[in-house]
Amino acid sequence: MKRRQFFSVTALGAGSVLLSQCARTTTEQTNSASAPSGSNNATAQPAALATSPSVFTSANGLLELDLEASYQTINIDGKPAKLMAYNGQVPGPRLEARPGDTVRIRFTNNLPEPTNIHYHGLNISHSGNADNVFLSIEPGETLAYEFTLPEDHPAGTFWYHPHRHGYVADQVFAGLSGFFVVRGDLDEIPEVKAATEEFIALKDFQLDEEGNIASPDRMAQMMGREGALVTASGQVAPKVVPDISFPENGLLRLRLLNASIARFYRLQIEQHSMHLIATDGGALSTPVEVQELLLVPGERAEVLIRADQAAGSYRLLNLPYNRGGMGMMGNGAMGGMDMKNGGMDMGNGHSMKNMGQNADQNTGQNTSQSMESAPSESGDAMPLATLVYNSSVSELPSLPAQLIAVEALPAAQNTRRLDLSMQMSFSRGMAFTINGKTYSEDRTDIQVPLGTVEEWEIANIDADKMDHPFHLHAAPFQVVSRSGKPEPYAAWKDTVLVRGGETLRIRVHFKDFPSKSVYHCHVLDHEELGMMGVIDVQA
Ligand SMILES: [Cu+2]
Repeated sequence: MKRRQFFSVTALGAGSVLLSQCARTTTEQTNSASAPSGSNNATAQPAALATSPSVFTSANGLLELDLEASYQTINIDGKPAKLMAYNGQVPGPRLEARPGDTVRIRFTNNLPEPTNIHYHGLNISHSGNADNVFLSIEPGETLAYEFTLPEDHPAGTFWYHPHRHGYVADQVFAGLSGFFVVRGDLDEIPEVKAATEEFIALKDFQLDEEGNIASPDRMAQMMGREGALVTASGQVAPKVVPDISFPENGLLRLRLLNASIARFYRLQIEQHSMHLIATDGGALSTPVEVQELLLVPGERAEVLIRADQAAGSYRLLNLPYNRGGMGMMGNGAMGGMDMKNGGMDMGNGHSMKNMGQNADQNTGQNTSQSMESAPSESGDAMPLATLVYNSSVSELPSLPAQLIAVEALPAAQNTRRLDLSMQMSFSRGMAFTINGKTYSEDRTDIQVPLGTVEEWEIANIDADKMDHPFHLHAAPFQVVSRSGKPEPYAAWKDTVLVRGGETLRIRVHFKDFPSKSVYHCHVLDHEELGMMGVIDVQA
């Protein structure tokens, strides 16, 4: 694969267009390799996954666009797949706005089922035609979303995806998601501004023989579905490992998003530290050097990477991770069961062979055959991209000493406890619960007066020790401690992993938007199976 001097994720097919990095001031749509195939051209090849999705950028305080969800035939791994796409693209267009901007999205649902849009992590209203997960947009309907980002909205990496209960997991699994970037003070810090920016959306797919998204079976849903096809910004790993070339100044800024419904990504770059500069809700106070970064579904992270080694190629790796669960059926990730020989009937034509071994990914064989439902730590590291520098930089780029102060939250006025658990009972069967209850739209689980600061103890009491990433819509929060151990640095979060057996304390200031919203497990199959509650922040 030809290396480029300036960074680019090299595209799969011909005809792709590299994205302009400086298109800040105009609303524009950049065509890419994944423009929808022309319906009037019977011989047209299906589009590929989008390596550089369209970008819509706000101008004069307004971000305005038409967005459409529909089925599209999109090539993955050389085979046509029927995916769900925004504006014909998977991943969907990238939206960019600034604090104080008004956002107008005329959204049309051309899917055969209801949907809606959740603006994950944005600090905006949760009622009306804003970030309202209780809206249901029926097939053929158009809804005019409109909201305004507060003037003090943090700069950061956010995203949008469907959140119509009953359809969330399937629609995100089928491809619906896109970046939503808020640009602001973080982007103006000189060292951050000097870095070359790259977006990596991590997303897995599972296809059946006909190229449809594989129907889930109960066992896969219980674990949270992981697709055998792992993609990083539209490239199928590890078959296509795109080069990301360092810029001449040797400083790269990666914006990372886990857009998978259940798969965790444990990221590492060979021989390089990552300098974490932002989490879900925006900047840290100072960069934090990390050797590994675990990104759970829904989470984002921004890291700076310096070209501080000898010129060469260094892989961005996804290391194996065990999400727990299935303890009642074996040992940990089903150790002790003979899965290689298809020892378990998945009820849907899938066997669980190769489970957790990544064998099919490494050989490129039979990727549509196995349903990886329970990853184990025995698998190999999977390369997602290669970071390349052709010559050593003359002077190492400096890292910012300070970023944006993370304000300390006032003392909590109220505390409450949330128990996360998967329960089996004869009356209900398998249920994913919060405080013993499965989700009901008609029940308000938590009422909070606007302006209150609360501390929540979120306990993963799952007997099966399954990991549950917790996501709160109502307001950004800070993690105080994990199982009694104080968090080493302050960070704004909206999604956080609660490991099996762990108890997290988070602090939240419900200060801006009185409205109803939800909190839930971001293993979206668990959310669908009931692990969600309703919170009402009352004026
Ligand atoms: Cu969960």
